[in-house]
Amino acid sequence: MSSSLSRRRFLAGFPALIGAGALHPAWALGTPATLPIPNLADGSDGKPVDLPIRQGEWSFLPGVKTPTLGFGQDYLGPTIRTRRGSELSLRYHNMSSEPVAVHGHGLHVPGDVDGGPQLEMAPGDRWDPTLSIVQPAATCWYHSHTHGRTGDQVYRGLAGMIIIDDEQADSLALPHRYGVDDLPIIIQDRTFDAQGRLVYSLMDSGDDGWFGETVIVNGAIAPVAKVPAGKVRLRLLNGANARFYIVTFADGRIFHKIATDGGLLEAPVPMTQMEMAPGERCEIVVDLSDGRSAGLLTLFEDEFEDEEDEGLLGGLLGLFDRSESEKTLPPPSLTLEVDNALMPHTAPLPDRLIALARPPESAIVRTRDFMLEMNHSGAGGHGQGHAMMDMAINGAAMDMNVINERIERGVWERWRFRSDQGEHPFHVHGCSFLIDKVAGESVPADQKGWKDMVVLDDDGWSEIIVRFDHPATDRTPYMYHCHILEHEDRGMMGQFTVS
Ligand SMILES: [Cu+2]
Repeated sequence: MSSSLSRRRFLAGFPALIGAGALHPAWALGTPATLPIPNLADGSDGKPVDLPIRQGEWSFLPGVKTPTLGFGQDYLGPTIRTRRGSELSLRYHNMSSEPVAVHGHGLHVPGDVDGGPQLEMAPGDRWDPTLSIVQPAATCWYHSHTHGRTGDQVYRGLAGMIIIDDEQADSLALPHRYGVDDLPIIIQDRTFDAQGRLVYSLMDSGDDGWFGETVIVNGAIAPVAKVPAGKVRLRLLNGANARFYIVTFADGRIFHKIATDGGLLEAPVPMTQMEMAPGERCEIVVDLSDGRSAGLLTLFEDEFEDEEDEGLLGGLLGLFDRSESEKTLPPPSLTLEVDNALMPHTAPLPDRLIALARPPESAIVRTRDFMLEMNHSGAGGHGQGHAMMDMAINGAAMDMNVINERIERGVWERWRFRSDQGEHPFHVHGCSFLIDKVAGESVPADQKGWKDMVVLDDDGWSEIIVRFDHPATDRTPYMYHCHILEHEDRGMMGQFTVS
């Protein structure tokens, strides 16, 4: 790539891993926590899933209660399980003291049940959407999408995982025992004050968005999960507000990526390290049949220098070079510890997972361009009751009263994205799409699946091909937005209809 800005984000990186490596908090040196596994809420038989939104108290730090938010629990929510061809009935009840909207991220459902900011629940309100699940097996999630408050509410805990099953995925020899060899892994980062309270401020978030100092996995700091001595599937969700992670194992072992945001890849892709943008999901299978523990590292992408001027994503191999001895590895964010009492999944990974049909070029009927703008002054800087609306797309900051694009249903389009500064993870509601280009570069094998997140930068166009199969009206439009939640809350979002 031509520009040295291609990989570097908005701030200059720390030298190597010093920042992450220096973080050895006292509480991480005691008995490690057990990985919390969110309760499974099975909605595949049409039985309603209750999701009361409420305040809670969660112990991130031993002996310290931190005020939080959750869905029927103190922090995060249950893992909702559903199935292609079933009706998923959700029962939200906002028992908190603030307005909340909840979006089903990655779901192919109409705008009126998508949970955008138009569908805000006031304190005391209920919302009972029924979602027809028509899409293939995938790992999705649900999270706060409240106008101007998404970053704050997700940070305090309003997020959870959704697992969609289907017959195709069932027929494959993949680990699928929830909480045993098929683990939900929600990666976030948080900063705590001296009293153990969460520290967050949209107003004080810099250009990068809000970075927490400490990585948490399912709400725990450096937990341990007991797993069988076989293949283990991790459903990784980067649920951080703003942080890009490089995910790798401490011993450099190979893992296989089997799924992107919208479902299975055509074939497993062997990897040793992988970048995950905020909002992204990656399913991986790691083999622990050697009986050794495996430490999952979540390195902070922003702490790497752009030494090699490598291409986005495609240049990731080599970004983290283990041979450089001065780099100190940070402690694992999660340790997988073999328990021989558990029955292992030993079947070989399938060579092929799914068949992926791409439309012919002639089926793509129009192109839309989206320019993400970091320093947007046109909107006056204030909007709709909150202070900062200084980021924009195509010259306009998010306005609840403006429909930015009108899309025809069932038609393929090419969407092109670029920014005037830095890297951004972009999300489009109501669909999965295929990536054609990442910042002007070709798409790496592990991104050639159904996606609802694409990373873009200021160096070249990122391109997707996309089709919308469900309606979204003026009353309940879909959103597209940056998934750095502070950018979203500061206006880097737009609304569109499908009809
Ligand atoms: Cu952004």
